[in-house]
Amino acid sequence: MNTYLKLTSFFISSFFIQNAIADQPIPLKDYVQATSPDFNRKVLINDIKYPHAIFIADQQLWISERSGDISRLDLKTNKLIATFKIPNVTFTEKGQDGLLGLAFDPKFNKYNHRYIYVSLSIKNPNATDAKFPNQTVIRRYTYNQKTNTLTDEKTLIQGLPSSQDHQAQRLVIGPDQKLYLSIGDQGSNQFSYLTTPNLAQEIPSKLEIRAKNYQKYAGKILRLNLDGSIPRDNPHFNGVTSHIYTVGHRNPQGLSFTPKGVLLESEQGPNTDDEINVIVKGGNYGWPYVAGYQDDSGYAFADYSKYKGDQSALKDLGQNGLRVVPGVPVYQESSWTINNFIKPLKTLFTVPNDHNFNDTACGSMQYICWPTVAASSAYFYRGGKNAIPGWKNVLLVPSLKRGVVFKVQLDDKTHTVSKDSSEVLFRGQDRYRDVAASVDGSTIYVLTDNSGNVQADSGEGTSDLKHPGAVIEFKYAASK
Ligand SMILES: [Ca+2]
Ligand SMILES: [Ca+2]
Repeated sequence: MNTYLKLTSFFISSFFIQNAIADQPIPLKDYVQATSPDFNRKVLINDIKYPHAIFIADQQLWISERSGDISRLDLKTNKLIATFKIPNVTFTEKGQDGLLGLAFDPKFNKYNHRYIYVSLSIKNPNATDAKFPNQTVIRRYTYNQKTNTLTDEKTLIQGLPSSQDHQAQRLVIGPDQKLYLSIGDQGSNQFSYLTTPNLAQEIPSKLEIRAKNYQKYAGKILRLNLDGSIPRDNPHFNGVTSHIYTVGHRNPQGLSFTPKGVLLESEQGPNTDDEINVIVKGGNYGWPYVAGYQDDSGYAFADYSKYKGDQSALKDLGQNGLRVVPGVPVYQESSWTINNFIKPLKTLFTVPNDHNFNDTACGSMQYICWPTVAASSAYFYRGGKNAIPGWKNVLLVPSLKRGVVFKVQLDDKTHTVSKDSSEVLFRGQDRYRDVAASVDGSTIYVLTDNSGNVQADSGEGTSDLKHPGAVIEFKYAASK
């Protein structure tokens, strides 16, 4: 499946560009401009078919694929070692479903606590809607190092929402020994789910929770006990305690705890307003009524599910709700009132209402030019004995569209972002899917998509990826 390939190490330049005004789009020239030769780049492996996530555990780099394959790279020899196959995974070639969440027991490196938690889509035998034939489940496996196997499969929860779009599903374990799982809005209100109602603000009733009907968990971040049950101290929404920790999310693909226990999140916005958030118990993050800040700037919620005409002929005009087919109800952000709205720490990016969403610089792939980055993960950099100088309170956010990793600078309390913190690193003509740092802090590993579109240095959208399905190492040049 994976071809081991070692390429000559070559020197690259890193990009320390600062955005003059926070949250406003970064000009193309700033992405492609190189200034500081701080990192050596080396492609460790390539041709991973359905790459999704990377993790460092047990002195190995674990690589998960949507198909259910989990492989490991020995970082001393750069050789791939035995592959696991998670059974019964359903996934679509071009969709966003499959094996997604993967989390390690915090005591994984101690022999008696070798649990691995995964979230994935499987068939739903009780499905009633042909558009949604699958369900998401969370399972736990035990990793047996001696036999190189995953054993003792245990399903912790089933019947979670599943579609081919906006699955999110980042799975992390908090310092409180709880599982946190982000669930996207299932792509409701766009593309093939254009007229499907968006459930990101819908709260399940007591009866639904009792019946284990979890369909309204779409567009939420969940918090679960390690056995899948509902923690007693979870927040109430409309008087109901469920697995729901926060509501109002679109496609939250990144979740990462800081050492102080702050949960950071990255989330893909619509044509604008990808977000960096601090996740706060009981918070409402606004979607779909608000994208980014509640500022009536560059976005309005067009609810296609409420269109009274012929829904099969309905089109999204690609104008972020600012212009729609007559008859589609549109809600300005300021018209939405709720008292637990949490604004983002930062957006990537916010634009005024007269923004041109039909920029011809991207050729036929105009969405590549929209003011978003397609944030695909989030990773809080923890340093180490060879930490990169000056890297403190840094959140790394890879981008699928721009071929960069954003280095977001947070303050000591992780509650604000510095105004000029849009530094971009590791520019390449690739879709950056996930990111992780070595234990000593000297090296950043980046996982790339096998296929898809990205912005070329010319500005145009292209499907010509330079390192498809690769793990690329970026080693800080001054480190040993
Ligand atoms: Ca939000
Ligand atoms: Ca807004």
